[in-house]
Amino acid sequence: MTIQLYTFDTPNGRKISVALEEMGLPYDVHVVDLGQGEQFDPAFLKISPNNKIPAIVDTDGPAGRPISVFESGAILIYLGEKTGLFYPRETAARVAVLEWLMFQVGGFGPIPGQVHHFVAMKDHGARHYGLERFMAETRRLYAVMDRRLAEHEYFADALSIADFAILGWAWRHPRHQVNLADYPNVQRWYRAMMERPGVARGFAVPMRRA
Ligand SMILES: N[C@@H](CCC(=O)N[C@@H](CS)C(=O)NCC(=O)O)C(=O)O
Repeated sequence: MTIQLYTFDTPNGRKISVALEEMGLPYDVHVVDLGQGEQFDPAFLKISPNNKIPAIVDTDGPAGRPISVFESGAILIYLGEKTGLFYPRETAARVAVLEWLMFQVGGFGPIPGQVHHFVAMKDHGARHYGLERFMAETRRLYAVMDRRLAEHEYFADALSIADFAILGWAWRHPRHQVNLADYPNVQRWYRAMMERPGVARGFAVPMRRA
């Protein structure tokens, strides 16, 4: 059955299309235009009560019943459990995936997202403090990732949903003004990820209305 993906062309949206493509799951894209305030549409709030993309509806959910899922981390875990792909069953391997998935959802997303906000501020005086604070923290997070990837090919023991989650935000490195050459292990991982055909399809699928 085809999964219904409610999304927009953002890092959090892209990580789910990348995961769906890599898992080979068929899906339909429903654009939720954040610029038009469509995330506040009552019909969308029924599946995503925090008025944020992404969200999915799987008509073929557990016991064959439909299920909706919001929060990108929950969606990735759901899809990993549904397919048995990119989300290991064995506890130690699963813990490593969960650690790096939570690292992304709790840090490497909200923090560079603040850089995107302050970079766009017109009032340069007002933006100075926020930009400095969140750029420093963003760079610290890249350094954490770089150290991890110095000793691992992927964030966990093997390619996992954590890589898809982190990739969504690393994709926006020009916008949060990070030069990947400063983080050579992240750069190596990023290039390898972007060369995957499933990843390329996940970034190419249209998520804006023409
Ligand atoms: N913790 C959420 C964050 C999702 C999120 O921030 N989505 C943004 C776009 S990237 C959004 O929908 N913003 C609309 C709004 O806040 O009104 C997740 O990981 O799914």
